[in-house]
Amino acid sequence: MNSGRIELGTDSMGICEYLDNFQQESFSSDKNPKSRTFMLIDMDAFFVSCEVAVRPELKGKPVGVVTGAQRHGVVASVSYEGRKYGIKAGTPVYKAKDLCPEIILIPADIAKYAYISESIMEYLKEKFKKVEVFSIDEAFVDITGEKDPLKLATEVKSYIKRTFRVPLTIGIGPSRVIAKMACEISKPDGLMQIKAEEILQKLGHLEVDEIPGIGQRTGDALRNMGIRTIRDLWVIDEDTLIRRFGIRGKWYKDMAMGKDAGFFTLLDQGLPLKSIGHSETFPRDTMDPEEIKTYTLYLSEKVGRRLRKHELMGYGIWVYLRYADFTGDSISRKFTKPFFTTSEIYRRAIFLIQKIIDGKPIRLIGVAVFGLKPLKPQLSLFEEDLRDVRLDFALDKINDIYGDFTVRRARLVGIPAVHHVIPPRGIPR
Ligand code: TTP
Ligand code: MG
Repeated sequence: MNSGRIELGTDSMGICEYLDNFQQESFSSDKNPKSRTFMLIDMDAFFVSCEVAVRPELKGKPVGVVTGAQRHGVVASVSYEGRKYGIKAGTPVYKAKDLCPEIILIPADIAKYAYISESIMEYLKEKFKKVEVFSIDEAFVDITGEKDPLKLATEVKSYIKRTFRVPLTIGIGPSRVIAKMACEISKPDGLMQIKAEEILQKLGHLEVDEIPGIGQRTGDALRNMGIRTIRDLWVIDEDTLIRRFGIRGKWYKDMAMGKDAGFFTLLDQGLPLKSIGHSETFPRDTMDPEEIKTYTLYLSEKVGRRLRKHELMGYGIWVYLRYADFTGDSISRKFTKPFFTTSEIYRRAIFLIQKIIDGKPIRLIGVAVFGLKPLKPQLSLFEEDLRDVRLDFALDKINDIYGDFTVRRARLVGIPAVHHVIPPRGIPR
């Protein structure tokens, strides 16, 4: 999508190449997909709405929630009244004030938004069997077989509004992609179902890069071929797209026609990888907390780098400790928010290690990430996370060229270069 969000490699070849065979196989048996129904639930101006929920006097006013340091702050979320002035997610504070001098700016209170988000997601998970949390304020629900999706969605919408006092929009469609587009075009406070037979009529006029998963770059490439709208994608011969874009070309057409492809299809089928992990024996047994932290960071970097290389993120962390006396202990935990940066892996791993460590000298630590999903191209990110993301991708790039750990975090200076790191069985490096 072309909405000024942070895109993380939507069009990157990595995962596509890696999954080509896998995809081809799944699509060849997909001639007659059984009809499915998905609902996308997305909060309107989420961060702002959380503030309005506790300060009703802000309702109907131009309001922005700001992340980042004062001088370099950006507006992460802006009320629909503020959007009329041209303020969007990512607009710097100084510019937002220029565009709308009366805008009310509130510093972000992430803990509050995370709490409200989790409460809403908990409600959805209790009510439905198949819920897929897509970002802090979005979730897909598979409601295939539901007789009256609009009635159900109306109930969900009014429950969330009443209970959490946050406005939302629900899109319903035969695929996640169409549900998401139905949601986007009916925001704010909307509800829309697009049936398979209505796609062309309701969405045909939209630009190709309005399709989630098609970034601006691919949009430009398609436009260069004379394919500007979703209707054009319906008309164009599939082989022409495949010749130009490989299997991704087929995905673009499938998505336009109401089938989930690429990242979205993967979520249904599960991933070939179950986990990515590393373990390493220390040069000497240790009880030193600083040394343990350093090695955990080192392992987190190894795991994170491979996650990012395969364009994956994970929901769970598994940690293993082997003591000098060869006894061992392990612990794992799943989290509601996915992660893929070295620092997020490290933070979680240390948190778990602290829960099991029992003071005996440690010989080996293992860290693995499980609950893998394709890295979401449009994951909403906090400003704090974004710095980590940028750092990781920059370091990865340099280390891809010059070798692992050529550039490293300060804590890792002095750690010998990678040796004897054995990837778990069956996992590609
Ligand atoms: P969105 O759902 O993209 O935006 P929104 O809820 O503010 O507005 P809309 O009505 O269009 O859905 O993102 C959810 C929250 O995530 C948003 O309130 C703020 C945060 N966010 C960021 O921190 N950085 C970003 O780049 C984006 C897009 C969102
Ligand atoms: Mg939202």
